[in-house]
Amino acid sequence: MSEHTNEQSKNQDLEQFRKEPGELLTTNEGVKVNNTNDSLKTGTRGPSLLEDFHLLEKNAHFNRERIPERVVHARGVGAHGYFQPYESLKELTKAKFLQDPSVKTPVFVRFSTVAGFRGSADAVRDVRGFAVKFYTEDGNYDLVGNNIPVFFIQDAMKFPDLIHAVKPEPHNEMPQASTAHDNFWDFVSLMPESMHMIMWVLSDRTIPRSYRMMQGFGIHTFRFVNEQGKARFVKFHWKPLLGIHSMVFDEIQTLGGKDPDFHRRDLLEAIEMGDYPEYELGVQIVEEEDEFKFDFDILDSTKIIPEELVPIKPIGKMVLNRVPDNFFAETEQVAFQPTNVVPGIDFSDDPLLQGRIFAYPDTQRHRLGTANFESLPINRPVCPVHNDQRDGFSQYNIYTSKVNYSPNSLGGGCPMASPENMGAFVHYAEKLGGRKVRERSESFSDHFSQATLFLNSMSKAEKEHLVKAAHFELGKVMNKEVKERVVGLFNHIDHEFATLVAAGLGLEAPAKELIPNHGKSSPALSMENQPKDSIKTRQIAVLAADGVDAAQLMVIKKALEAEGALTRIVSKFGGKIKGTDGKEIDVERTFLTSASVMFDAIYIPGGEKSIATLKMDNDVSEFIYSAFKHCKAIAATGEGVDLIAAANIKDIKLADAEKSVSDKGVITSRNASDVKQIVQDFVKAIAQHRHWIREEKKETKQM
Ligand code: HDD
Repeated sequence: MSEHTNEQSKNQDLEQFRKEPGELLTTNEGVKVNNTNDSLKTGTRGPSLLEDFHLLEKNAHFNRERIPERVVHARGVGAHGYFQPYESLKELTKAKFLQDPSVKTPVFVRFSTVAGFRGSADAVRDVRGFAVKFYTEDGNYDLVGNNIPVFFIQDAMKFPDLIHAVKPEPHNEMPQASTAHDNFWDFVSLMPESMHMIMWVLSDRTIPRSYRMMQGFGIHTFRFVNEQGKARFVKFHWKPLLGIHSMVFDEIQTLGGKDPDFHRRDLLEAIEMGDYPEYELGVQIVEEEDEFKFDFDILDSTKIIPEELVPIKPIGKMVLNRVPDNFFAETEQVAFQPTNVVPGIDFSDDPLLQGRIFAYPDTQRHRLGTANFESLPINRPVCPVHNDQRDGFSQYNIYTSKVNYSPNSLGGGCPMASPENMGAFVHYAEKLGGRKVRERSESFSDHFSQATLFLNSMSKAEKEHLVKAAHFELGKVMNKEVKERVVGLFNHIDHEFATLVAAGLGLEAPAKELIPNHGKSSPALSMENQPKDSIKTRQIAVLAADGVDAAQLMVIKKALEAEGALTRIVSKFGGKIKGTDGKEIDVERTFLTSASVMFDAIYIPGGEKSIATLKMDNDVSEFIYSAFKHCKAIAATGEGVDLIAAANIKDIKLADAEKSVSDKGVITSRNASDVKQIVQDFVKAIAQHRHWIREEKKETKQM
């Protein structure tokens, strides 16, 4: 298929199922309806009649509209797009969608949280799902990953227990969408294999700024197999071109209330505005002969292969460029399965992956209520499907052949199995051996070294956030023994870390250091070491009222928008305000309908009257103060500088009469003529994402 057909293929396929509203209302049987407001009655005040098939059908259908939500990852958002390889990967794999750099393979991606129910908030501390369905010409390939490169457990046998422990407690169904409770930490305290994942969970990785600014990982080791049958081990990585950015915990606690749909809205609005999220797909390749060269087992899903050991080779780019037409039909019904592999990509013996191969199709059949869920539009492959699987609930296909078995002569032997050289999937002929045992491999037994590696790789600010997250999570645990056991496990990671966590919980510090910290780190693991060179799609709040200095506002607004950022005029009331040039300016948000947690930075233009009005509004100083507390970039020009001073923000230098100042990400200039000068500083400060220096306190001991 050429580039054009590939990218179009899924959209064209979906075209046939798109239901436009239509003019005349009918029943599902196509019978036109003359009145959908009143049930059929005996006289206007008499009883309703059983023969009112329109009333019956409409209510009966409504009563069956909800299907079981996903047992995990219930809360999510999806988008269509395409994947395009940078070059042919035929040396490594024969997977068709990785052969031709001119071919764009349609994809559907769903991002999700894990713990919360379908209606829970986006902005929570949680792992994020990153599931990609490639509609390739050789069948659907699903890379069902997370934004964290490891997992809590090593063997799928423990998954039901893990999720039972994560989910709200069975006696009172609390807390919603949170691991800060006794059951979860009791389970963790008895599962040392979860320690590496726990460090990632307590890190800023689980409070992402946006689905567009978080990494994705396939986690497991898989296999690439090329045309010659040569296999290599492979791990998959998604890297967002906008960089990797997180929020601060205090921010998401507010955001969960102010805008529970924040991440969903952020993704869909960006795509609708044409700011298509882009992710680079990278692979780490390990030759089969190198399988045992590491001091960890590459089949162990609680371990990463540090990039410094095996570099990531970028192999292509995914662009998300279309929002779903219908949330339920597409995002709710999409069925991802690690089971879905295509020729050229195969499984490894990772016991977590092996269990997932069963779990996903099983869960889809249950929650979508049919074995025919792959016929649903969003799940249909774009390539031909031929087999003898028939009937079952909601069978959409009308098979014309009377032959539904193999072998057969009456159907010309079709559909027949095809040889590998005609594109059939042949499982990699891995050489196996060993007795049947229900045991864990000795090579899976190091549960702490990579947890220590991750902790050592964190920046100062990231480490402090991690300790604070432990204080919050375990601070909500009532059972003292559970907390003590967790601190005991932390002591295997790093004695100082365990001591700091214990201090915040009012527990005895661990008596002594058990294992000296190995001191190794992997710089690639810290978000501070990721590129911070773009303000594209960042949302900047412009605080203004009548009398705002229109010249200053327009200079900054234009400059930010030239860099791809979005500005939003925020004022006390909706409608319009008037600038000093007498022109009207549309108000886009008010202090009531928004909060600084919904923005990446703040700009306060001058204008005596505007500032005088804003100064009288407590919401304004709260707006500015929380942006400062969340370490966001703030700029103010002219009289706007007085508003910062009024927001009782301490220990930063502000502009004086002559000179503009840029201090800890706060850029101010009273002198209207050098507004242009501060633009560069402001853009740089926003690109920095956050200014953690503001969190530095003199007195408390830090990591
Ligand atoms: Fe899972 C859904 C990711 C381990 C069983 N999982 C689900 C989704 C993602 C992941 C992203 C949501 C897919 C969507 O958007 O519809 N799961 C992972 C990752 C894992 C992992 C990265 C570890 C490497 N999962 C895992 C195990 C099992 C499952 C070990 C079972 C043995 N996961 C499921 C499931 C779900 C699911 C119960 C629930 C809804 C669904 O499948 O479609 O089958």
